[in-house]
Amino acid sequence: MGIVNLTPDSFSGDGLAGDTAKAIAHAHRQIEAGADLLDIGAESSRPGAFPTSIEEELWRLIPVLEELAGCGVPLSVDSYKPEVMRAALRHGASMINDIYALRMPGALAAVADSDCAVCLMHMQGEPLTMQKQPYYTDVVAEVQAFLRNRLAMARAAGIASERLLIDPGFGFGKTLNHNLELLRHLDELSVEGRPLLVGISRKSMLGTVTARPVEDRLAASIAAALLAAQRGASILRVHDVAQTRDALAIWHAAAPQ
Ligand code: 8Y4
Repeated sequence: MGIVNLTPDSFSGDGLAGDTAKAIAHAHRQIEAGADLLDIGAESSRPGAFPTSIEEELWRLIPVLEELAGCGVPLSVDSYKPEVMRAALRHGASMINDIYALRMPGALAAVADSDCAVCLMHMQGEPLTMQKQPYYTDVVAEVQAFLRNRLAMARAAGIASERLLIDPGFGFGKTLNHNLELLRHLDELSVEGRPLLVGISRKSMLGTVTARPVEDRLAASIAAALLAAQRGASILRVHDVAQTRDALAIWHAAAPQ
């Protein structure tokens, strides 16, 4: 899953605010690099970020979705707002990537009224404050229990099991140790056989371990992606698609016959 960031943040070096043409070009580069799907996000979910209005999010998102129609890969839209989900699905998105795991009022219904896939991600707190004081007694058990509960809520709302993916939400209300514990135990995290999506690319946990700024985290990102794949991740949400694919190709080529 190749990241296409439509937010004005420059922190990850891929801010594409309001520049539809640049975003489209970036999306096409991600596809050429081998992305099997794109994750398009118009609201920043970085720690400390303030929410974006529905109008702003739609203004950034819809032109990009329209231009990418027929681009050859499915489009996931990163949003937790039911109004944005419905608009995105009308404009060709086939997956919703929700950092709130359909907890916003109306989000379950917005997804249930379509046939899209949906990723339910774990987050403790909300982006503005989530990194202030993350707390767990057993992070793996608590994240798994949360995901189990959200899968049940989604199914109760009429969303078929086959449409659901789960994600431990690296960096979302977690300390370095919580993140490492989740990565260590990723293979115990699956719930009811639903595929696991993992996003670690360039995140601060990698910066903390390697003492590298965000622009120098490629090697760490690839190592973490490979580990996650070996521990059962089905979808990797990454900035550097070609490099991540190369690492996976070597793993697969050298796998026991
Ligand atoms: C550098 C670059 C530093 C990016 C931090 C970041 C996930 C996600 C995000 C994730 C799912 C991010 C939208 C945070 N992370 N969706 N979204 N899983 N499903 N930070 O882990 O990339 S945004």
